[in-house]
Amino acid sequence: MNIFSAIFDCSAPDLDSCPDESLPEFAFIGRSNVGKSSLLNLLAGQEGLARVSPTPGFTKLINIFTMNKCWRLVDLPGYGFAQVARKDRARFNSAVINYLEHRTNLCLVFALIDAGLPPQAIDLEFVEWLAGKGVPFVLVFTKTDKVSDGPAPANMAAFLERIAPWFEKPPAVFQCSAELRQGRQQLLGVIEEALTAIQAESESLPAPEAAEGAPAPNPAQRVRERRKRRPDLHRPW
Ligand SMILES: Nc1nc2c(ncn2[C@@H]2O[C@H](COP(=O)(O)OP(=O)(O)OP(=O)(O)O)[C@@H](O)[C@H]2O)c(=O)[nH]1
Ligand SMILES: [Mg+2]
Repeated sequence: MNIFSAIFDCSAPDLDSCPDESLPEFAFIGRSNVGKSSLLNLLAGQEGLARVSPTPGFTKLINIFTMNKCWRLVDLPGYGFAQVARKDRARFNSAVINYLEHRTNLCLVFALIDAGLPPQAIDLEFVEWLAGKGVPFVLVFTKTDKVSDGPAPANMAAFLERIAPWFEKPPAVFQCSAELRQGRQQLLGVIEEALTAIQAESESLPAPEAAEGAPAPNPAQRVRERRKRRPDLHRPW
């Protein structure tokens, strides 16, 4: 897929402040510093679109970008870091949790894991939460350039082994390096496939009964609603 347009939409402090749900969304989540903003820039093909920093906890708002004028990338604040006393800090940002659970046009989440680290408790906890909530996601191991000859394969295998009991069918797994610009076409391919599948699935559904005065739900919303009602239906993970 070609990206011919990548535009910053807005920064939202919470779900209620996010823009209307008219376009399908794809969101990046993972521990602070795992490389979410860098991966967004890689997919967009635009350095500096989302701000990158070596300081963990840099992205503090839900940052939304419109791609090719018809779908969105969403850079979420990372988990596992907060500048508040340890005993007070929520493990996961409530705005992020709300967004992931309730955003009806959210199509797919890219859950990022640092390939250079053995399985981390907080990542495992987060993936278990995604699985339990039925949020559609794929795993992306990041920063593979740092560990190409090192422990990455063992780390990735160990992570997949730990999460296996939570799934009948394990999530799809990808690798990327923003540094080496690797993984871009595969991940854009995932988005393109999801967009095509949603369009096709939506067209196969009976026409929605729009409430008086309310806008008709878009394809992404219709498909997500149906999957919520019928958890036995096929999901992309
Ligand atoms: N070597 C290497 N460094 C990377 C890669 N991706 C990101 N980084 C570096 O990792 C640091 C964090 O990157 P970000 O993209 O800001 O990470 P983030 O997940 O958005 O971080 P928060 O916004 O703090 O949650 C920066 O110094 C990046 O340059 C990569 O693929 N390889
Ligand atoms: Mg960031």
